Amino acid sequence: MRTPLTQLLGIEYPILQGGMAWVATAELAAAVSNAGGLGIIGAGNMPADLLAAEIRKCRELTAKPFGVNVYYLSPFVEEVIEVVLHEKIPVVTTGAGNPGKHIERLHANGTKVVPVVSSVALARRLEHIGADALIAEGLECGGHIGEITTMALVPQVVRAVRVPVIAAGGIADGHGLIAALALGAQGVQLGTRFVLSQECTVHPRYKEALLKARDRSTVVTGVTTGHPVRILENKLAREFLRLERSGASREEIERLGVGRLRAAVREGDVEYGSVMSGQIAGYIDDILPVREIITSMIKEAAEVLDFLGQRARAQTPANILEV
Ligand code: TUI
Repeated sequence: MRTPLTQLLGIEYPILQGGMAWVATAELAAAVSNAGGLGIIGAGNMPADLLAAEIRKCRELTAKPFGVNVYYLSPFVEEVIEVVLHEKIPVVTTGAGNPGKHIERLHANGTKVVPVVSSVALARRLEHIGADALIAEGLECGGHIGEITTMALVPQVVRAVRVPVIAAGGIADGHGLIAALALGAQGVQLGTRFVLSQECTVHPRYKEALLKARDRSTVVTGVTTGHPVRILENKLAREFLRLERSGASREEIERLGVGRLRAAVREGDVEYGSVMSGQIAGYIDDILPVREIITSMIKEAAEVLDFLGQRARAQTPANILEV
């Protein structure tokens, strides 16, 4: 499965793990890298010392390359970048902002920069300033999202840029991988699927809540504040939506969210916590070892390709004329 993307990132399979704040710990990132994908530590709102400790732990757990996700709304962005540079992290993914002011130094350090984008305009801008690849995140994703579906966003970004595109949002197995490749992506990023892995360290109640989720179990809060976030519907989500409908101030709405992701992930508060989840949670009904998620995804992708190939051959014009 060697492609320009796997070569760029130094990985075996074109599968990245989302850089989920609080969720994407050293344990999860190491497991994904050990299984041939690209594991990513989510720096989230971590200060430098915590991130450095997480990187050290990850290096103890894997000899393979792994990345760090830089969350651009973090108050610690500058010190996070210094840690990434000092630790010579090979790949940085970025979210919720523009990594432009850091690209030159990251490149000089040998770090590949792979920003997340949720629109064609942003994709063009970030390619122009030197992004090495782009992650096109559809609105099916959990957490902070854009306004376009994966199905519509990926082909538009692929046509707009020359760098490799990684599809994210709504992908959890080999069918999703093939669909993404069919749209012109060179790889996929999975979040929710890896939350439902044995190695993911979120509270067991967080995983249980995701397992119970159905197709319509997530809602999008924060549309009125300009920060749409997809979470599982629970008491917190309903309170968010009620406040937004009541015309509450942006400050009041945002205050409700403070500390809520940590409460869900660490304390297992699945009622008043922010249980971020992609729409694909309804499709996932097991907690598997990361290695099994990746190997069965690759096996399934090969089977899907075989099946599609056979069907295509069975429908050649000659064949159709025979019946
Ligand atoms: O960042 C994400 N997803 C996230 S971050 C997160 S942490 C959080 N916690 C509480 C409330 C809100 C968030 C949870 N999920 N995805 C990547 C992403 N980045 N999606 C969209 C963007 C984005 C938005 C604007 C990237 C760049 C951008 O640029 C602005 C500009 O024009 O400079």
